[in-house]
Amino acid sequence: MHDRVRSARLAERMMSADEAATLVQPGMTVAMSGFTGAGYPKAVPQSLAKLMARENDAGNTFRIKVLTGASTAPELDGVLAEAKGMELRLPFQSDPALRNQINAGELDYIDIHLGHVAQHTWFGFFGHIDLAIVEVAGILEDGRLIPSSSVGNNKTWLEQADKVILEVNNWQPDGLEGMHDVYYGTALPPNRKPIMLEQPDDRIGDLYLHVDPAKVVAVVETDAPDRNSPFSPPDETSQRIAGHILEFFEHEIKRGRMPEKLLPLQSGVGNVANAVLAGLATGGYEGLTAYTEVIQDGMLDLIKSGVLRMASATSFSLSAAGLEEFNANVDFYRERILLRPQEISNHPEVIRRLGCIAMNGMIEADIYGNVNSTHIAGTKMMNGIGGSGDFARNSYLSIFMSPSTAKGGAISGIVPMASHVDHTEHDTMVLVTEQGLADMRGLSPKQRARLVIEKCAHPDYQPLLADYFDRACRDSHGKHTPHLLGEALSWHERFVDSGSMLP
Ligand code: 0RQ
Repeated sequence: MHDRVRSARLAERMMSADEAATLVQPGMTVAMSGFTGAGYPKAVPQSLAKLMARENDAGNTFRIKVLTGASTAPELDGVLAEAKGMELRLPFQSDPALRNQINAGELDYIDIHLGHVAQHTWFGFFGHIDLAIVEVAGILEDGRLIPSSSVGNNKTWLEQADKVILEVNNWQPDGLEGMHDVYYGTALPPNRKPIMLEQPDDRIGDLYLHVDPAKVVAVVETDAPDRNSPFSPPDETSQRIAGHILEFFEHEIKRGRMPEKLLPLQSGVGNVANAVLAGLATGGYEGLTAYTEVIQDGMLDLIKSGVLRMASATSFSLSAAGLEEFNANVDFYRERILLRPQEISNHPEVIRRLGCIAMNGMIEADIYGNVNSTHIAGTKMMNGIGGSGDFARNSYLSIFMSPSTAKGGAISGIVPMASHVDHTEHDTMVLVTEQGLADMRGLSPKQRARLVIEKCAHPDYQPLLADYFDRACRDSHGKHTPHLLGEALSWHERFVDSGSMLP
């Protein structure tokens, strides 16, 4: 008997990844596990990509629709993109090859809130799910599944798909067992009930995923690590952003608007977010909590040092060094980390009840506080909205942060009008760059604009923005949210034409 496949019935379905890949047919909708480089299937997609490349090179078409939890890794998104094997992909991605195909218009990419993916599947908005390919850490005697390093949408995939391929990854630490909380109480409207999660560490679900054994058509053993790119060490810009946020927290505590232990933290992906977490470590805090999507290196450090008492998430997003630390001390972390389905980690009801502090990166914000998290120059996809919208709309505090310029100063992070809007002015409360922090709560559009230009814009762009705003206040058709419509997007046009937003 295999150590990790303890169900005799499912052990009978064990086969190689190459054999399992032949069960995938062109045109299928295939739902896969994986969330930010953790818990994605590592063998079957690679075998499948080989089949696809062979067919596509021979002039036949072998493409499928791929649904995941969030971004995956080169062994999934990368190889399927290289094989030109995807006709549709959703939701969040961050793979360079896939991103190039999306921006070349070669496949359809649907960027939706991560908290919506499971329910939209249940509602039937994505059509029928033919097959699920899900990585697990083990199979119990009775057929229940030990979830892997991400839970993501796996509960929904296992329930909604006609057939299931399980990858049992021996590399995942045994100690993952017991770290999950899989909620089985979701229902469809109009029969929904409150989700009784009142604190970030409340357990409301099951330790294991369930699957109808009759649906499992293959079990494939693997032994391969999760993969994530390393974070750059916090640079001066990120440290200054972190500094402004920490000062703001102190101010909010003094004003009595936030408890000493803050409120449950949500932190996005990316270098800046990781730097803010590193900054929190030096803020003198203790016993904080996180209710977030991903546990990244910075969060592991905070747990280790006791700054964070516990963290609830749906996935890990660790560098190789972070993985090593986690795997070596999994028993310590299991007491302090809960992994939930992403429909719960990102659930608006829960986020609103807990009063999270949302901190997410952005591509750009406009002077009124509309935030673009996804599109360069309004047309070119970076990664996707991820869970930033789930948290921005529903948190107690919604903070967006970015360096004030990108590409060596050729791009301003603060623009007259955002070239694409993911988070409207109604959802964004605080903007932060290394230049400063604009607290836009309780301000009208014109008050916001003055503050954002003064506090957040880079000195190279500040006079240009102030000049635009003054002229807009004078000449705009309407004076509530003043704009010069012919000029509002000209900074992006200039960047596309000349490579710089500077005149
Ligand atoms: O590109 O590496 O090629 O130089 O964007 O920018 O400054 O390193 O910041 O890593 O925090 O990423 C919005 C992309 C920021 C991220 C985004 C270029 C910049 C660089 C990265 P290079 P930084 P970050 C929960 C939350 C949406 C999803 C989300 C993101 C690269 O935060 O994907 O929040 N957010 N999920 O040069 C052109 C601009 C630019 C720009 C930055 N204005 N124009 N390029 N860049 N601003 C987690 C999940 O949902 C899973």
